[in-house]
Amino acid sequence: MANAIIAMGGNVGDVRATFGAAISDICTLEQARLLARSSDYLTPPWGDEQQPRFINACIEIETGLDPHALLAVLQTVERKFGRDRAHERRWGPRTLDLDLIAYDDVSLQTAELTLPHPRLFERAFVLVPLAEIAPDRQIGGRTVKTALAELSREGIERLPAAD
Ligand code: A4P
Ligand code: MG
Repeated sequence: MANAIIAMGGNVGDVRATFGAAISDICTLEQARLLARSSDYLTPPWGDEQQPRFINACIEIETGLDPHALLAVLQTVERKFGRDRAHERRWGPRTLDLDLIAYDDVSLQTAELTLPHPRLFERAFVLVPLAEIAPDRQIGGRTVKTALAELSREGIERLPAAD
């Protein structure tokens, strides 16, 4: 079994409900078990600032799937919850984005998948929730909390637990 970190994001629809349903799909449909789930955070839009705020969270799972198979599952779940890549702009609004942040200590670069996630260290909206569940995890030679210390958390708000 491998240990994987998945970042979740969205700013269209009832994102917190989507997160809950997506997590249960990832863990029940596939060979995966939920080890940890961060709180949900309200975050300022990154990359393309002309859009509503996002909600972001991170989960840690244990999985028997290899990295490419896991990415395929994440993309299937994105599609199920209304993600439509053909009509989106890069970094624009979306119902559900599932990024594979890390998979054990695997480092790889293929056309479909780069591990660890290439933009991880620029993104407080990933590192803030990740630091809640795995502050000491080493990714790409740095700990999550060290990487986060170099970024601004401005505008990021932790949301109280949903019902
Ligand atoms: N891909 C390669 N490596 C990976 C990986 N480790 N995990 C490929 C997931 N996918 C990976 O992804 C494009 C391609 O990246 C996929 O086909 C996959 O094969 P995408 O999700 O279709 O494209 P994208 O999401 O528009 O681009 P990108 O660069 O992944 O953007 P993000 O990171 O998803 O950005 N602001 C806030 N506050 N919170 C957010 O969640 N999200 C975005 C979207 C912009 N601004 C945001 C947020
Ligand atoms: Mg993505």
